[in-house]
Amino acid sequence: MALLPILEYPDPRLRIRAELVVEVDETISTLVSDMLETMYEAPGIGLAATQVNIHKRLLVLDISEKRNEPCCLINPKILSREGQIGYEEGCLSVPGFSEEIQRAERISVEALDEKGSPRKFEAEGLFAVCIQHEMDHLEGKLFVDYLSELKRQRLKKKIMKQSKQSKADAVRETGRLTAPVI
Ligand code: QAP
Ligand code: CO
Repeated sequence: MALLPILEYPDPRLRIRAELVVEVDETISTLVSDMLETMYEAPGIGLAATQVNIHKRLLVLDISEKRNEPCCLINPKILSREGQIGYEEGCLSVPGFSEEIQRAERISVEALDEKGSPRKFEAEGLFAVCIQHEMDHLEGKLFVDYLSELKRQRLKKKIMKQSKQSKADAVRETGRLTAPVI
């Protein structure tokens, strides 16, 4: 078990399109448990492999209140979409920011589970929204891409200000710009 570092917007690696998983082997099982651990610790309700710099078509989520219903989708595919729903979305790769985004309300999904067995199911509401959000990551797409130009520019400015500030704080605390390599 290991916690994986999460890439943050505007990291260009979040734009890489993920490749199909060819075999659900031990490497994938380890990745799935590490991603679940990382998501629970964050805490978040969904995490795509892209966010931990692994460019494979795989995501994990848990929208249950008790945080005890982990779900893993490998090579997910949306077969059909119905309706529309607006949901206040956030993202572990865009910490501290949320905005209402419109997506399909109900979807039909095909994917492999963590054992490599094919599954077909219907999802609606938050479950459907979360799957669509995480599947976007696999295409190199972020929820902020749906915002108006004005809102995205404001967000970028805010994030640049934050990262300048945290770098300045780090220098003040350690006298160095980056952590020492041991
Ligand atoms: C995607 O996002 C999602 O800003 C999963 O400071 C979110 O788990 C899909 C998080 C909402 C549908 C609706 C965000 C944690 C977690 C933050 C997350 C933060 C701490 C986001
Ligand atoms: Co996200």
